[in-house]
Amino acid sequence: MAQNTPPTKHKKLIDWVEETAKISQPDQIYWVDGSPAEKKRLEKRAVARGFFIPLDQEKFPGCYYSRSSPNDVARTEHLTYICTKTKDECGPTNNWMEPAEGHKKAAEILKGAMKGRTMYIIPFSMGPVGSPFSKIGIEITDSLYVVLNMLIMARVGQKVLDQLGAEGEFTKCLHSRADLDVAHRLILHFPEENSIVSTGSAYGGNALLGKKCLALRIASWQARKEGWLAEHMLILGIEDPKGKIEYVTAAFPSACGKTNLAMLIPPEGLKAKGYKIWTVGDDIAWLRTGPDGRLWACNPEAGFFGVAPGTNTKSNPNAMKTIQKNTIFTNVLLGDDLTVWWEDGEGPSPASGTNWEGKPWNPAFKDKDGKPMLAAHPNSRFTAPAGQCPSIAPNWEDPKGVPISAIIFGGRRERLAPLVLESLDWNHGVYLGATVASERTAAAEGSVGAVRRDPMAMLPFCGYNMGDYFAHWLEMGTSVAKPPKIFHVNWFRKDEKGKFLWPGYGENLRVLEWIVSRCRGEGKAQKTPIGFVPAKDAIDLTGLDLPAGVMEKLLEVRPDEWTGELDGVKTFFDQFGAHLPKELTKQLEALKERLKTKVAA
Ligand code: GTP
Ligand code: SPV
Ligand code: MN
Repeated sequence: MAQNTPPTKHKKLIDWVEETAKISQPDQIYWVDGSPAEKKRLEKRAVARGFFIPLDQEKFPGCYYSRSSPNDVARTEHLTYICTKTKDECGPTNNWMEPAEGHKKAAEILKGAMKGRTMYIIPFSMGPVGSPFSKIGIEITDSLYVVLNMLIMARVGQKVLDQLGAEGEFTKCLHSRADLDVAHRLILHFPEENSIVSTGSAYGGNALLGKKCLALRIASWQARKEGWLAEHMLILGIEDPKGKIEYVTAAFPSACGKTNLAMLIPPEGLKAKGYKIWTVGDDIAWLRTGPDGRLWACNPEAGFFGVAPGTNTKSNPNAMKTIQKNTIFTNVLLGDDLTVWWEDGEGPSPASGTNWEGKPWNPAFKDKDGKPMLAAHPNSRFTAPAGQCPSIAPNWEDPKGVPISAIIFGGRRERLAPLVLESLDWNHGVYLGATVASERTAAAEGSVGAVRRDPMAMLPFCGYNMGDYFAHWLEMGTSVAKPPKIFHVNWFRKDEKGKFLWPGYGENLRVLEWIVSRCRGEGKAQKTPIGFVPAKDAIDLTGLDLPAGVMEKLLEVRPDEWTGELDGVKTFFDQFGAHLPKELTKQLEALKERLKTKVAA
């Protein structure tokens, strides 16, 4: 079989590649070297094959358009499994499969799956190459789309093989798009074997195996064993006028505002204060204890895989600047003028184009329900190098990471959760994280949406029993000498008419300002049964025309409503049985008591 010479002496790796080739039978094997010349060559190949369309290269140098199979546009959580020896290790919130069964099922799908195709070997590093905190993975894939995305999202190529040496540890990441049939779609994680097998999909979170599969599911497993945290979090720095930078991380469920917050631009009203926001990461954070006893965070990724719809110069100017070059656009609208567009995108749409499904499109077209025909899929994405972001922190690739002052949890809640809340202490903060809930966005306006518990925004990404994960979080509070403060935010509270009460986006800096001031022991707060909320006037609203009473509504804590939540939390906790740390039950009981006193008072 044609193969460029394996540029490695790693016997286990070479054997694994050979073994995989025997089963999946590709036409040839190609080891990705990660050079700029290779990238150009592979892009040309993708264009020749027809699945990459170059955009207008004058306006968008190095940018390409791509369209997925219409049934392959998002993560498929119901086909995602944790394959541990016991079901107990996997826990009640993950799908479980026996490792032997997982391997058997995968082998059936992989048999001959790469016939007629090239098998690419992608050596990649999550985190800067050579950092003691980085993890190396090798992705075998038959998808050139995956290769081209991985080149942006991770550090890739010969430098990684050199770092790996002849004996180094790596995560086996085996991917085949197979026939892209959902019937052949499986995303299997074998944490005990440090391996991943993914078939039947080419979508980001299912197929770019460094991202959610390695950097969260496998890494969370390793992090528990090694005493650190792998989290679904953005990382940002807030520089004050004196030049002092405080860093925070924030965990929100998918499509709840991480990329937007990570690239925030100070709002007009706060400009005079001279804040500057630095982006370190927008989706994943690895957190470790530093020699100074603080928690330090690294972004293991090298690019952004961001939600396109809603991104425009008003909502996220830094993202718009980031995606002007060297970017892959997937499932957005392709204008006939070779530009891209999406719902709530930049300016007016192109006069005509081809939509994400490959159908002719113009702004007047209606779908079968009489609604405007969708230009872009709601989960259409851009893949762009992080280094291109105007707000990227100069130290974003520092192997030490950045010291964290605050951890912020959040979700979408039309009611109940106040704009911001500070936990009473670390353990109460873990309780806040463990009980994060987010409403489904399709809920009718103004009505209460169905709540899904999404602890620490990790429900789909925790690679082991979530009860043990809570215990690990609690344990981190004792092992970190100077733990960050923990907060909860909610940008999505609505009024009776279903309108967002808080303007969000850049204005969220006002909330960050209060959070940071609390970390310095300065900001004013008021104690409520559920935690500290900002005292009246503690959040600077200069230049923001909030109607009278709105701030009160945003910060309102109603003990009766919170009491109504308790049963749901208990049911959620009960499923973990003996794996639920007693401390969380204690937190729930203590909250119940605090609320009782308040309701009675
Ligand atoms: P993943 O990449 O899926 O993990 O998502 P994410 O958490 O990075 O979410 P993203 O920043 O892409 O935002 C998703 C959606 O939330 C977009 O439609 C945004 O317009 C919307 N959004 C983000 N921030 C805010 C905010 O402060 N207020 C409101 N109302 N909407 C917001
Ligand atoms: C998410 O779904 O949280 C994402 C996109 O960030 S994916 O890479 O598909 O997981
Ligand atoms: Mn995400």
